[in-house]
Parts: sequence; structure tokens; C-alpha cells
Amino acid sequence: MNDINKQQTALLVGCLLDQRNEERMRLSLEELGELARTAGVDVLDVITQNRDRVDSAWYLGSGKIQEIAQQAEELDVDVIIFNDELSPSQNRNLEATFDCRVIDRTQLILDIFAGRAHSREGKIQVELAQYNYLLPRLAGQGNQLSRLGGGIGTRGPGETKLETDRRHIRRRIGELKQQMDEVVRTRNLHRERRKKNQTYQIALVGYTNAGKSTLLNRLTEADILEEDKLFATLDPTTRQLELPSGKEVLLTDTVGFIQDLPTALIAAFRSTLEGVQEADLILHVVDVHHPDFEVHMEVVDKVLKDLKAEDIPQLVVYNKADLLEGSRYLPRAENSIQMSALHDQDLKNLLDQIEGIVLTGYNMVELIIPMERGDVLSMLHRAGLEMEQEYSEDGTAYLVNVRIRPDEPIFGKLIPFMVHPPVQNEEEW
Ligand SMILES: Nc1nc2c(ncn2[C@@H]2O[C@H](COP(=O)(O)OP(=O)(O)OP(=O)(O)O)[C@@H](O)[C@H]2O)c(=O)[nH]1
Ligand SMILES: [Mg+2]
Repeated sequence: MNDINKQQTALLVGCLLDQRNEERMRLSLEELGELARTAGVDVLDVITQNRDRVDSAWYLGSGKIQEIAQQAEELDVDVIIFNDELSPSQNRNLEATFDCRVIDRTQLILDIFAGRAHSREGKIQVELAQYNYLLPRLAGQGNQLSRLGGGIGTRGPGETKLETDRRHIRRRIGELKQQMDEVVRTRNLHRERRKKNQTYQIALVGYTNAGKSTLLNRLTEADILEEDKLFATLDPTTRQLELPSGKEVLLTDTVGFIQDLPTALIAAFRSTLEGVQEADLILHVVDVHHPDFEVHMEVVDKVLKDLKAEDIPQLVVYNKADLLEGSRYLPRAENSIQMSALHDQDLKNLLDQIEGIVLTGYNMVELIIPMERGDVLSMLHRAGLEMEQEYSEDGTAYLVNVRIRPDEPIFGKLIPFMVHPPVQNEEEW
């Protein structure tokens, strides 16, 4: 049995399927290395093979498998990590061949998620994903199961040992689903309440390590873990943010995206992103310094589309510009800003740009409100922006200039007090 406290060592294995696109493969293996590092594993070597398709029984050719076995023994690694999701039978065959543990990309990601889930919801989701992954892989496993229980790929949520009996697993999956339903119900209630309050909501989304948590921290003085590791954030965090005009909005940090997200994790991942659908504005954070940032953007766009969030106004934040040497071609986006989360002036510019977008949804209205209608005035204080008020000359009314959204519930009640009646489809009058 491996000692969990000892730094684990690994050998990475990849199959180069698309030889026309070697660069992509290289980056994908590099990402696997980053994932391993995030899981606390030291990568000692990387072995690859060019093939037209993966071998259904062994993933790679038999000669290559021998080579891997030899190298693993020579380097005395604890684990061999495959850069794809292995089928249950590939997994079994490889386990039987090598003297060390075998895990795939999915298990590695599940393991990182397990180590990082803190909220009740996050823990339930990861445990559910782990059991869904494990269940089809239990058939025929005999003594291999005894290997579970130490090191990466075997960690359960909250560090508990995973149950390995199928009957127990099925029962546990049922329980977890029920608990999840409850959590979702409560969260929906909270969200509805927030929506009723009409608070403007902004969601930070983007590929893992793009700098979302850093931005939230710098903008709101929150205290969220920011790390040069993948999946630093799992649980959505929401903080209040004050814009230069004084308007308060809510800013939410979300889980980072990654290519080839394990199937078992997609549901878990989606549900942590459900709040994004209700956002009034999405800040799509991009690490422009990363060589593959355009692919990262595509991954993000695709997930947003799946979430039916593609029509929400978006501001693309090309972040980490401080790391760029010279200029770089950036894909055109309707609204975008190039900046560094580490520079105060850039953060100010970002806030101004956000405010510009927030305010386009508002109409400037001029009102005459009789003195005795203090109730209308206080509604305006709550729902309006940049409000200016003064007494009328005869002292019987307030003259008010204020920005307000036409979809604001009180908008209709204001019409009798408006100096000019509202004009449709016009932003300001
Ligand atoms: N040089 C530089 N580093 C940055 C910038 N923004 C963030 N970083 C660094 O990038 C790393 C990742 O930042 P995070 O804020 O944790 O990234 P994230 O998008 O929240 O990542 P996940 O939670 O994994 O999805 C950290 O080491 C940050 O210090 C920037 O503008 N410039
Ligand atoms: Mg983060």
C-alpha cells in the first residue's frame, strides 16, 4: 500500500490520434501534467504512441505496453496516468499488466475535485460522480479492489473511503441523488429571492486558471483561494460589488472549464453553473498568455451554449496581458477589454466598462413627485441610479432625475409622475 504522505510519482501515457494536430496533443499532455501536479504528483516521464485509433483492449499496441511496463519499473513510479478515459476492460487489462496503479484522466480530475469540494453540494456531486464512474468498472474486479484506499484516483469526498460493494453503491447513489434534489430546491429558492430583489448579477466564467478568482478578490476584497493550479475553485462564491456610480451588483465566481470534461462530472459541473443562466452579464475571463487560449474560449462558448446562456450580454476579459511580450492577435468580440488583474488602473477601467454595460439597460427619466408621495421617492432610492432631486420652485413637489430600468416593477407606477411619457425602444430621452 502506498504511503499517502510521500510525494507520489507518475508516468504519463498518451495516444497521438490526430497526427496533423501534434501541437494540440502536446498541449493536452501538458495539461494532463498540470492536472497531475495539481493532484500533488511528480511526473517522471511521458510516453506517447502515434495510432489511427486506440486499441480497444490495451489502449496502445502491445509492444508499447511492454515498454511502458519496463519504464515504470525502472523509474519505480507509483502510478501510470492515461490521457483519456479508459474503458472498464482497458482499465482491467492494464491493471493486471502493470505492477503499479493505473488511472485515467477522468479519475485524476475526479480526485482533484474530491480534494477541493468544500460545500455540501460540491461534496455530494463529486461523490455521485465517483460512484457513477466506479459502478461499471466493478465487474470482474477481484483483488484489484484491495488497491483502493491510498493515493490519487482513490480519494473519496471528505477523504472517506469509497464503498466498493455494488449493492451499497447503488443505494448510496440513490441517497445522494435525493440529497442533491433538496440542495437544488433550496438553491432555487435563494435564487428566486435574489431575482425578486432585482439585484443585477454578473458571473465570472472561463477556463481553469484564467484568473477569475483573482478578479473577484481584487474587485471585492473577497478572500478566495487563487492558485496557479487547475480547478482552484469548485464552489460558486458570490460577493457584492460597488460600481463607480454607487450601484451595487452581485459578482459570482464559478468553477473553471476544461476540455474533455469527464462524462461522470458533466452533470455535477453543470449544476454548479446553473446560476450563470440567470446572470445579467457574463464576464468571460481569458488567459491571453496561454498558447491555446483560443481553444479555451471555444470550450467556454460551447458550455455557455449548452447552458442556454449564449444570449446573455458578454464582456470578454483578456486577462494576464502583463505576461504578453509585444502584442498578440485577439479574436474580435463585441465587448472586450485587455487587462491585467494585477494592475489597479486596469481594474478601474474594467469597472467603468462594466458600468457602461449595466447602464445601457436603464432609461433616464424626469419626474415631478408631490411632497406627500414619500413612498414613491423611497422606491426610487432603492431601484434607481444616479438620482438627483431638488424642490420645485413653489415647494410643493420634488423634481427628480433618475436612471431606472423599464423592466423594474415600479416603472409603471412612475408613469403618472413623468414629465415626458416613456418612448418605446429608446434608451434615453
Ligand atoms: N501575471 C498574472 N497572473 C495572474 C493574473 N490574473 C491571475 N493570475 C494568476 O493566475 C493564477 C490563477 O488564478 P486564479 O484566479 O486562481 O484562476 P481561476 O480562473 O480562478 O482558476 P480556477 O479556479 O482553477 O478555475 C494565479 O496564480 C494568479 O495569481 C494576471 O492578470 N497576471
Ligand atoms: Mg478560481
